[in-house]
Amino acid sequence: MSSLLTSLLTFFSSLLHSLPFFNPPSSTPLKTVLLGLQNSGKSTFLSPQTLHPPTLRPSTSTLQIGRRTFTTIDLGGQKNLRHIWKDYTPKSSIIIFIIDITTYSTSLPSLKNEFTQITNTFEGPIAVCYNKIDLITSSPSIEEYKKMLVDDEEDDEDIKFFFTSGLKGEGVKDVFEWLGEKCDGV
Ligand SMILES: Nc1nc2c(ncn2[C@@H]2O[C@H](COP(=O)(O)OP(=O)(O)OP(=O)(O)O)[C@@H](O)[C@H]2O)c(=O)[nH]1
Ligand SMILES: [Mg+2]
Repeated sequence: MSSLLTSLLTFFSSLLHSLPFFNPPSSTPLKTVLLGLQNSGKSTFLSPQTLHPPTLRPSTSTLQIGRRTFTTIDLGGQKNLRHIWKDYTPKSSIIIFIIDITTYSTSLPSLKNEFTQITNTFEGPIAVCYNKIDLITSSPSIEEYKKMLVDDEEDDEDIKFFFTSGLKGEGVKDVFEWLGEKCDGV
C-alpha cells in the first residue's frame, strides 16, 4: 500500500514539475553573438525557414530554448564587415562561431585568423559549429577538425565543437543546451 502511495506521489510531483508554472523561464536573457565567415549559415542557424540575403547590418532576435532565453545578434561575415565583430563580443556572454564545413580547407587560414583573435580576447563559452553537415557524406572526426583550427593542445572547457545543420535543425538544440548549462546561475 505504501509503495503504491509513493508511486502516486512521485507521479503527481513529476507531473506538476513539468508544468510551466513550476519551471518558469530563467529571467536573465543570455546575450549571444553569431560570428563566422560569409555564407557559413549564421542567419539560417537562427531562422531556418527564411531565405536570407547576405547580412549587412547587425540583426537582433530572441530565442527560447527550454528555460533559457537567448538574445542573439547576427553579424555579417563578409571580409569588409568583420571589423565590427570586436564591438559586439565584449557586450556578449556567449559566442556561436559558425563554419561552413564544405569550404573548410580553403577557408582555414581566414578561419584560424578570426578564431584566434576571438579566443585571445573573449572569456565566455564559445560553441564552434561545423555547419552544413547535411551536404557531406563522410568527414574527419570532430577532434581532427578541432586540431586543424586550434594550435593549443590543451582542452579549454569553455570551447566546445559541434557538427550541425542549421538548415535541417540538426545539432542546433545541443548547442543551445550546452551554452545554457555553461551559463547556469546567470
Ligand atoms: N545545405 C545547407 N545549406 C545551408 C545551411 N545553413 C545555411 N545554408 C545555406 O547557405 C547559404 C548562406 O546562409 P546564410 O545563413 O545566409 O549565411 P550567413 O553566414 O548568414 O552569411 P552572411 O550573412 O553573408 O555572413 C544559404 O543559401 C543557406 O540556405 C545548412 O545547414 N545546410
Ligand atoms: Mg547572414
